[in-house]
Amino acid sequence: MGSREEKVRPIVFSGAQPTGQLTLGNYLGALSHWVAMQEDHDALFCVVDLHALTIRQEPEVLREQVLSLAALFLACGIDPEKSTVFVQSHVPAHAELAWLLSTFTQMGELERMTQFKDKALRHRQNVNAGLFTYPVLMAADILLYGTHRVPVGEDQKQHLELARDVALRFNNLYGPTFEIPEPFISKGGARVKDLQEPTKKMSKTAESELARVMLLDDAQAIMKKFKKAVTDSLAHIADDESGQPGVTNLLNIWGAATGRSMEEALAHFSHNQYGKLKVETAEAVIAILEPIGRRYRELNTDRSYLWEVLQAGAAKARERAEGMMVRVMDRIGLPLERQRFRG
Ligand code: ATP
Ligand code: LTN
Repeated sequence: MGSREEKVRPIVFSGAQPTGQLTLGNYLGALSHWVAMQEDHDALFCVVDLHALTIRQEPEVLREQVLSLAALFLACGIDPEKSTVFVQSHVPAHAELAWLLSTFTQMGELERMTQFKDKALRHRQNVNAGLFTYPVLMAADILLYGTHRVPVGEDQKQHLELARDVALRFNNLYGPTFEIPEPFISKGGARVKDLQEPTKKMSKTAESELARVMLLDDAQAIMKKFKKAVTDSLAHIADDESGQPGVTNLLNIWGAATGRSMEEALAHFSHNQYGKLKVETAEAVIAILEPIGRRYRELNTDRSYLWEVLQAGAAKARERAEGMMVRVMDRIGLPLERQRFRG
């Protein structure tokens, strides 16, 4: 009888790009919430390899990183028995729906995207059309599955709003088709900052190694990075993002890593020196990342198991995506071929 409840579990979808290893920011902003949400959601988690192509990739490296990112998802606690884990390029409907949705997206909307503006500046020699239409592919990822909630870091909020706008526009023209997705952006870890330049987000691609903590860093490296984290000379612990961004970032990371609020972090550290804040933050992060590293090293060597998980995930995702494609094509007026239209 409990099965009726299961059927109405809200749908959650999220993805990460196989562009190098994940950072602590990816974990606290996104993956830690995926793990929690799979317990009471119908969850799909995707290695978005097509998105990664907007920046030039080495074929051998990309192939390897897709698999190792999937291993890292599992090492973080994504359970393939509970969640559908798959690779974006294994489900052709993502690219197909992205084309259809691009005809419902205005140039002006895409021109406003801050990630496009940033990345276009950083990769001046390759400002390709895919980089520009990147958010449309992301909208397709989400809308294909009738997604209710999308757990992401703060930096993806604008892309989520675009996905909502495109879905609403389509629904207004053709009748209710897409679910309107809600962003799920946590309070604590949604904006982990660079340890060397704490006004910028912690990024996989930051120049300085000291700037980012990678999920697979060992305890020694993590301690070193936090000890060298940039703070200020005010010698006073406060939550003041504009005045003391480095200190605020450490408080935020400690809170997210220990499941405590900013108020609790302040109460815990307010009479202490920066040294203690740095060391305790490093210790809290090490406690989370050590077991992840251990599981990753086991999983990443078992490639046949990983492929099994990804193949089963792709089969499930393809089946679900197909239902939405048929509905969308029919609404738009694209003639449905009998083989495709099984319903
Ligand atoms: P890059 O840093 O190279 O631009 P990325 O890490 O943002 O890439 P993804 O791997 O696709 O790209 O990100 C996966 C998830 O991690 C997204 O939900 C993103 O919002 C989140 N995320 C990324 N960086 C941070 C951060 N510093 N703080 C919180 N969440 C983050
Ligand atoms: N754009 C995201 C990655 C991403 C994503 C998605 C996240 C692609 N498709 C769908 C959530 C839902 C990024 O750059 N971090």
